[in-house]
Amino acid sequence: MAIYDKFQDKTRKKLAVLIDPDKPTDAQILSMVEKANAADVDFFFVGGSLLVTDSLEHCIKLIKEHSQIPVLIFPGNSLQISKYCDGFLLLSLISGRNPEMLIGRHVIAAPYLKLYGNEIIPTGYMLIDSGKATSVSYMSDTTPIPHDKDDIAMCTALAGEMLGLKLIYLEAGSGALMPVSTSMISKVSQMINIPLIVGGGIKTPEMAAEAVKAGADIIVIGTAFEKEPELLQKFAKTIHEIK
Ligand code: 1GP
Repeated sequence: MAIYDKFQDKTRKKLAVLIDPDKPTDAQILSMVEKANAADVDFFFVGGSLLVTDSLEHCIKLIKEHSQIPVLIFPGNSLQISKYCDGFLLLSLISGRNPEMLIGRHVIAAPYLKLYGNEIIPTGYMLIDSGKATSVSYMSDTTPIPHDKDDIAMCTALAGEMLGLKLIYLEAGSGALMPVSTSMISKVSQMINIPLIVGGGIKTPEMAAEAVKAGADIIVIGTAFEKEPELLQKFAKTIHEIK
């Protein structure tokens, strides 16, 4: 099944685990993969706002050697490209007004992506204010949508869908103090027909459940999994049980 078909499958709410390839050792990656396999996680996202080691491809290969779960690159910049991934979230940062993040970097990456033949998933990436400055905001030189401005988020997502983007990703930023509000998730999900990813600051299975019940189709967990890997099973079970 193409990865995008999996994203669209309405019969199951999904969990993606984010791995920042810079941080873990090989042994830690393998332990994370083992836990993700056991928990029946739906996707691995690999990437980071700023990578300081040459670890991306190694991490992807390691995951793929030990798991059938699709691995997608969630790129922080146009250097984060690899022929070894299963899919690539081609992010257009539609909450911002930085042309480099809307189209500039994509022009540089496009010929390599074509060469590598990755499945490309055009994604409207929306940064939502989470109470503190985030790496994404600083690195992308964009202003997030204010936390309580649901209407702006709704109209931005709708415009993204009308432009032909295939996913919307509501992002509070890794380690966010507060996640995207359920009210914003609900309004955005009602406005669009394409799948909705929500991530950033989701610390407990209960918070994940609230986001899914509000309308998220896919939940991304990074920091919580790094801090408490044993929680993954509960995250997955909670999300998968919601109809
Ligand atoms: C960040 O949405 C992801 O891009 C995950 O965030 O690390 O806070 O789970 P956390």
